[in-house]
Amino acid sequence: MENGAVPRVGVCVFLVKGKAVLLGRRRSSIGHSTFALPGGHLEFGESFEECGSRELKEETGLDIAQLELLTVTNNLFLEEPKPAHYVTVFMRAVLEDPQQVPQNLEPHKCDGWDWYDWDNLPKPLFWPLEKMVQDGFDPFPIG
Ligand code: 8DG
Ligand code: MG
Ligand code: MG
Repeated sequence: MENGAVPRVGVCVFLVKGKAVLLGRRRSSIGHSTFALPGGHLEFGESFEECGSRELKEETGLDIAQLELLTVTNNLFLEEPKPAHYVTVFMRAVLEDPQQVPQNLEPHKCDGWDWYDWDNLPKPLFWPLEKMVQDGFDPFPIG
């Protein structure tokens, strides 16, 4: 597609706690009202790990440990008023302090964060995430 637009890189984090993950309902135009992982845009010069922990901190106030790369997906949002293309990097992390509670630090972008059991996820999920679930993707460590 030659409209001058370029793909961007998104970095998202499966923050896992037992068999639950942290999700928030989006207020951003892409995926409005759907449940998505915390995450955002890779900035110039950043590593995936730096981006994942920075976005988590900015959006939820949480501090994480053991950030690791899980997978990458290619996501086309061509039906949007402003078409977008994201290469989305999915990381996994755990809380540094399991007692720490998420805060909704960007209320213009998210309705609030909560833990959801992987076997009982809220609907609708942001479609890149929904697709992973339907493909049988499992973000949890083995064992
Ligand atoms: P920023 O200004 O903080 O960098 O950006 P943001 O407002 O936090 O960006 P975002 O939309 O939350 O994330 C960037 C893109 O990553 C998003 O538009 C599309 C892609 N993305 C997925 N799946 C997910 C997901 O589950 N959560 C988030 N946050 N982004 C996702 O493909
Ligand atoms: Mg962000
Ligand atoms: Mg975000």
